[in-house]
Order: sequence, then structure tokens, then C-alpha cells
Amino acid sequence: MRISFTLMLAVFACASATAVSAQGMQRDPARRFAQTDANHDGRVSLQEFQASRARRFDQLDRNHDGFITDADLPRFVRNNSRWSQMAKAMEQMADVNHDGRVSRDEFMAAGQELFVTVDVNHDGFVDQAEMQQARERVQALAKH
Ligand SMILES: [Ca+2]
Ligand SMILES: [Ca+2]
Ligand SMILES: [Ca+2]
Repeated sequence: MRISFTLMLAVFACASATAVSAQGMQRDPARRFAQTDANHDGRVSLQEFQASRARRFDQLDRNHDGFITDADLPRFVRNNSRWSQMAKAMEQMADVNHDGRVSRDEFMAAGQELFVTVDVNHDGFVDQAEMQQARERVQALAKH
């Protein structure tokens, strides 16, 4: 199975979102969108997207050493061979300098690439429909 870089990132983002909702927070995708849309204009700019990714990095870097490594992956990801395979492949692709861990800069650069992919009509903003489309692509992927 071949998976594109950006879809992989989306899967990883989705997995971490699931981890967050497993902790009883941010269950509702519409609410999650509203939280990312900081100025509440109904669309997410790159700036808003990256601000939310910066927060996500802090969530993912569970041992707070400034890098995302296997050790930071939630147990449900590590225990699921498909998820962990995807997460590892994502890490390898985001790990631009190949030091075996994903730094904040590498994570943010990967986020920029993800934003461009999700912004299907290339107007510089991601709206709810585009977000939904991205979610469906990830869900379809996870079923294979
Ligand atoms: Ca906005
Ligand atoms: Ca690295
Ligand atoms: Ca757009």
C-alpha cells in the first residue's frame, strides 16, 4: 500500500486528535474547527493552522524534550500495528535531517505542506468542507 506524505501527516494528526478526545476533550470536529479558527471568520488561515499545530506539538511531545519520537506515541498507536506503521513512516518523512526524531521546526514545516494539500481550492484558507474532505480521505485510508 502506497500512502502519500501528506495523507500520512493527516493520519497522524487524526490519531493525535483521537488521543485527545480519548482524554475527554475536543470530541466534536465542528468545535475543534472553531477552536482552530481563532478569529472566528469561518475559515482557517495558515497562521491559525500553524498556531494550532504548535499546540499539538506540545501535546504530542509527551516527555517534553522538544522532539517527537516513538517514545511519545500514545499507547493505542503503539499497540496497533497499522497505526504505528503509519506513525513511523510519517516520522521518517517529517524527519528531514534524519536524526531519528521530529523537531518542532520539522513538525511545523510538515504542517505547512499539509495545509497546502487540505486547501483544495488554493485560496489560502481551509474551510469546514475542506476539513471534512480531508477527514473522509483519512477515514477511507484507515479502512484499507
Ligand atoms: Ca480564521
Ligand atoms: Ca529530525
Ligand atoms: Ca481553501
